[in-house]
Amino acid sequence: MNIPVSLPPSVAFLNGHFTAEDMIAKITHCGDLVAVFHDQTAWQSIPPETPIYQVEMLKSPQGEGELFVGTTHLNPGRVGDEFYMTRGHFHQRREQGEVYLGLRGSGLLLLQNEQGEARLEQVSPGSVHIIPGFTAHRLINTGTEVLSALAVWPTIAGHDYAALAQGFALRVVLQDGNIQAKEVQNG
Ligand code: PAN
Ligand code: ZN
Repeated sequence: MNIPVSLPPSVAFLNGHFTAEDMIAKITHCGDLVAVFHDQTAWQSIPPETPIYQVEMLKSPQGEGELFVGTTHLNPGRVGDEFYMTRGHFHQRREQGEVYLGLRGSGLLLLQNEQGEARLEQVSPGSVHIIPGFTAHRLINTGTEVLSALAVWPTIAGHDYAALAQGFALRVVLQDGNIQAKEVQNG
């Protein structure tokens, strides 16, 4: 008897790109990130069509117990003194966690709980990040190459961006040639 063996999608460890028949890709441009960076004048001086990050996702079944798999590719760069970053979010279903795996580049994962307490994890090729439930998350590219990280999260999680409209409690900037995390009052 011949048991058929199928070829699953694969991810290239060097650049985080998927090899799959079916994929979904979404680019977020600078102009989409309204009120995300603290220096509004610097943000306005960047052409709105400048790509900041791209998320590529495998097609997967959706529903209770199902998982999404996607890679975020975050370009290097700054808006004023603040490093490029993803918008960041809580999950709509707050209790749902997520796993990130660093693949390329170097940066930070900003995590913040519902009490507003923020912390940072170093992202590098091979770093594994367990994002607990009830924790907002944002990637920040502090390096000079694209930061790519693979993520796995429940399809039922959903994204809540509005809860962080005031911003996170930490901003990561280049100050006097150093990467600095600054605590801020209102994001
Ligand atoms: C990731 C993020 C991705 C883009 O797939 O959605 O990095 O960040 P924003 O969604 O904050 O724009 C994830 O955390 N999914 O749950
Ligand atoms: Zn998430």
